[in-house]
Amino acid sequence: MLNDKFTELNHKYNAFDYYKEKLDVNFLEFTLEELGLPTANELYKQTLKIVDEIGGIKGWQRDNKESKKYKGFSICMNPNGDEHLQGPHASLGHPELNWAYSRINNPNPPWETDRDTYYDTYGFSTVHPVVKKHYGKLLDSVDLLPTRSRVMWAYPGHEQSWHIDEVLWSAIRFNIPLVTEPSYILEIDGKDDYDNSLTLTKHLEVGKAYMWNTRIKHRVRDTGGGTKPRIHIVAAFIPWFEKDGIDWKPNKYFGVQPMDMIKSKMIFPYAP
Ligand SMILES: O=C(O)CCC(=O)C(=O)O
Ligand SMILES: [Fe+2]
Repeated sequence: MLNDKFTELNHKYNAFDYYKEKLDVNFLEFTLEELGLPTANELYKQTLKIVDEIGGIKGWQRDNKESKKYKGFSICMNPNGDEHLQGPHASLGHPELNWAYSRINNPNPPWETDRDTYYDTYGFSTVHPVVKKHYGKLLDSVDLLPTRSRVMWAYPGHEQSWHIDEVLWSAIRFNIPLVTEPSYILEIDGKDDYDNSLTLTKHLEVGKAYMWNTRIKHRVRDTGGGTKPRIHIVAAFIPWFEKDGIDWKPNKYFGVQPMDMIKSKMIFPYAP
């Protein structure tokens, strides 16, 4: 049953009515400096401290199996979720997950209702305390609530499956490379539900931050020759809602187009 927090808020505030389906840009690239974010070097050092304190990274989980080529830790957790969802690997798949693709296409979801399960995106809006301690500066430099966010290690030979992520008025995703090699690439190819289309093959560089229309199919992979893991922050932020005690309400950006929130830099308080 679709009773996750975003679905509830979307209905209650008719959020979709404010969303402009046609995008004039589907891919954005900035230097970290332009957005007022910490340097990649600072972020990398903080990342290593987090890994040390949480006891290491873990593979992406599904069907009680763990990936050996795609690992990491979770920035966010759900204090009202099960044991996995309360831990430092909460948003890297789930042992009971039985489906690689979106919840909406899953013919046999492992959970009867979505609220506070792995499928509840806004359930992931609490930052893990160890992450908060070291990523404070990064999190303060975006004026939005993070959710379902992680730091991912892709190993040589990794090939992510083609996929799409949340609708943009539910979550906007930032991709921040910390360590990479030229053989690791991002591929985007196709159209979203509203006919916005993009075809792109690109190596993502350290020192930059990227955002794209993640409703268009995309994947990352090693084209061959990778010698060390690629480490990227993959952080999602909630564009239009914020917490209000135990409930939620529209935030001050409600109705501003998610791509415009980024392009104008209005959500980056330290942007020069
Ligand atoms: O860079 C990664 O590891 C994940 C890329 C991706 O699928 C995303 O940012 O949505
Ligand atoms: Fe993605």
